[in-house]
Amino acid sequence: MFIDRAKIFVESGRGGSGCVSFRREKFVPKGGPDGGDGGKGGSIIISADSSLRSLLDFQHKKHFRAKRGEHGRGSNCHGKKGADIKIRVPVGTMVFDADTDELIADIIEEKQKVEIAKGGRGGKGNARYKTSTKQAPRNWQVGELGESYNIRLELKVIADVGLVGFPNAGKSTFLSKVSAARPKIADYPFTTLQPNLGVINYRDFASFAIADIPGLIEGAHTGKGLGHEFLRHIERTRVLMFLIDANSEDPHDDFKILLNELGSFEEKLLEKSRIIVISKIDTFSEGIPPELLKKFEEPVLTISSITGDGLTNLIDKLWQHISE
Ligand SMILES: Nc1nc2c(ncn2[C@@H]2O[C@H](COP(=O)(O)OP(=O)(O)OP(=O)(O)O)[C@@H](O)[C@H]2O)c(=O)[nH]1
Ligand SMILES: [Mg+2]
Repeated sequence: MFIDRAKIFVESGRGGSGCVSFRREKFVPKGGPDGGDGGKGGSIIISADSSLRSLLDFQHKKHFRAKRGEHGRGSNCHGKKGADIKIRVPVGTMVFDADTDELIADIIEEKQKVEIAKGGRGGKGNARYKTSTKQAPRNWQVGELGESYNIRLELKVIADVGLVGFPNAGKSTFLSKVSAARPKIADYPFTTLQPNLGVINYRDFASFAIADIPGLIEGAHTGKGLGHEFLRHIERTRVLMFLIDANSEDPHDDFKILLNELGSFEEKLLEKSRIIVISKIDTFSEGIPPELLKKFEEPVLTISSITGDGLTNLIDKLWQHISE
């Protein structure tokens, strides 16, 4: 299961109503109107929190209702405003209206804030209706209703590099070798079920993030394997790194299949800057057979995450592509 999608219901508070009241004091005959305004209802605000990494919290809490504004009272007392509710989400969260599918907000910056349901306006009290010809108005306004929405949250990991490959190609091993990330690694397909993010510190002056996603297989776009939905995590990366197992029967064929799956998910993925990498070259004691690379029309790098062969060169190339 991917915990990077959540559905919630939000409702802002309605405004408090205005009050009808007249000043009544000793020695003040016919005191004027003094009905206060209702307070504004609380709003629902989504805000970015860079310490969050998932939408897991919304598995438990799905309803968010802000308080209504208080009603106005006599003696020109305005009603208190209903408190706003802040919903904290990770950076990279897209906020959709679940009923219309409209994108309401794209949370891409730290501390970004968006009001997704506005609290209702408070109604006017009768003190506001006093005019020169109307000294004792009895008019007042009800508070405005709040708004309610079904909201869909989608978290897309924002990384610089997206790792693409068949299951078992060595994506997670690579990530664990070059970053502090500790994804699960195992000798069977579909070890990775959720995207992992690793940060590479580049030559003491820069850093960039790599997203390791579950393996793709032929037919993923028709739902085979884990499907291809998780490709949305790499939609926003600057560079794609294709990782292909050197022990595969036909690495070039693998590459073509991967391109095809990516293209069926989103044509634009094919226009991204990319690097093709053959992994596990340590399994050839004589060095990698040249015919393995012959069919590729694009440059190919070779690495071993076990011996560390080719990794420095690869990181240099990744950095070049990112900063292009
Ligand atoms: N010999 C050798 N084995 C490797 C290398 N890289 C990864 N492996 C092995 O290949 C297997 C799969 O590695 P993972 O890193 O889990 O592969 P993955 O691409 O993340 O796989 P999924 O998460 O299932 O898509 C593990 O048994 C690794 O130890 C390498 O450079 N050389
Ligand atoms: Mg993996």
